[in-house]
Amino acid sequence: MNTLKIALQKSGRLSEKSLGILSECGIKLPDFKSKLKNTATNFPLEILFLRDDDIPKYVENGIVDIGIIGENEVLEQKRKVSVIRRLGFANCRLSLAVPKEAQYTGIQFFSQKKIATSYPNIVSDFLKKKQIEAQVVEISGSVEIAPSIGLADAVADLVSSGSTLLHNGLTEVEEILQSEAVMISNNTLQPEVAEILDALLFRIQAVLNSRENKYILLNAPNSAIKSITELLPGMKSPTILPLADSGWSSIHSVVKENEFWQIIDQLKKLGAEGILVIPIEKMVF
Ligand code: PRT
Ligand code: ZN
Repeated sequence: MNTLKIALQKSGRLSEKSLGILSECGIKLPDFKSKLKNTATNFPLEILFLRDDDIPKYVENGIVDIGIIGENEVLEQKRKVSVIRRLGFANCRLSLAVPKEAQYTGIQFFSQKKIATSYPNIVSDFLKKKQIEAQVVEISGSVEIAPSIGLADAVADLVSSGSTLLHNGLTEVEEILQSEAVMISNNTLQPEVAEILDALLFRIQAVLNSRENKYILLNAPNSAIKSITELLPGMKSPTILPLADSGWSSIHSVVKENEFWQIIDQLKKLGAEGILVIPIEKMVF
């Protein structure tokens, strides 16, 4: 029987959420968890656990069909793989940072400077585009200490909360790119395997949709239904049910999580009461 082979990070920032998304897709792994390889019990999926740096190479040469990896790593390695889905976790940015006492007046600062990074290709391409000549020094870990030990004048490193830079006396001055976990694929899947991948992507999309959206229920006077439904378009259009109290209705709809806080005040002003916002488990359009 055909199986789809996926590579996930063995242990690190991507591991838990990569397994989590498969689990939300209803894919079950055997109780016995091998550290290297596993086969799902209810979906034709084989999972290989690797160091994240190795995943693009394994996908490119077909040892696995797909992988979950930080987009930063895909862009750095420039291998023949395609990003087939952005997954919305492990969000971060690759930024240039300088010692906080440096007089930073603009990107020209980096001219003839030494920049330490684990992403030499991305950083060199960025500097070239900006027509800055600088020396890019590749180091594989603890990039942020490079300026304080005299190894470099500046760094280009991944940032999420910014606290690592702060602790090391560095200031973020230029964002090079934004990154998140992505699913990559090699471009030569057998049709039977591509079919399994389509089934997996369908499930993943339902999970991602449900994360972005919430189910909203509220009570409103009938006179406000029109204005409220304009604020809450829903998947097709909102469901409106009469309440036992005459003159009032219950309105059910779907709202984007990040839009909810923007419209809540307007809903209240229009007379909405008893507003409930409920997570959605899966969402298929
Ligand atoms: O062992 P293996 O090689 O598999 O793992 P790794 O150590 O190379 O990678 P890992 O697990 O640290 O990161 C995997 C991926 O997570 C990265 O390639 C990014 O796509 C993503 N990611 C998201 C991050 C961060 N956020 C992040 N903050 N990767 C690293 N960091 C580091 C950053 O390098 C810096 O040291 O966290 C520090 C900054 O964090 P803040 O919150 O202090 O700004
Ligand atoms: Zn790594």
